[in-house]
Amino acid sequence: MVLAVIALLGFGGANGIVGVAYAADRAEMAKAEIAIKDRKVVGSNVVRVLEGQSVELHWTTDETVDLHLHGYDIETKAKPGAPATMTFKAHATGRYPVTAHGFGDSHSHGGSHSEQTLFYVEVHPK
Ligand SMILES: [Cu+2]
Repeated sequence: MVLAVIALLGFGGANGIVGVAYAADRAEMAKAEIAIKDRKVVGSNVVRVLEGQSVELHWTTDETVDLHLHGYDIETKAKPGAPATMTFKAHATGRYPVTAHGFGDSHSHGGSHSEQTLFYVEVHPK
């Protein structure tokens, strides 16, 4: 049963559509290339990985954004021309949202900022 999925950046379209490819289910690494455009993820907004895999999420964006992977609690900032990477071991199963804590350079920290869900990481049991 193949459960592991790797999202790969597709170069087939002129606008860089993100596609999804499937990895062998014993692969130790799961990598996803995720592109944010106009404050949304281009293409599939979910990546499925297997418990125990090392996961690398590479983020490119057309606007500065603070990203937060809930559950694993990883935060990073991606900027145009300066992609960000989230790396973690998928030790806990479940469905974890990645939210944007703010777009642009000038959003204020603290207080009540709005969170927007961009993406989901699904960690499936082995
Ligand atoms: Cu958050």
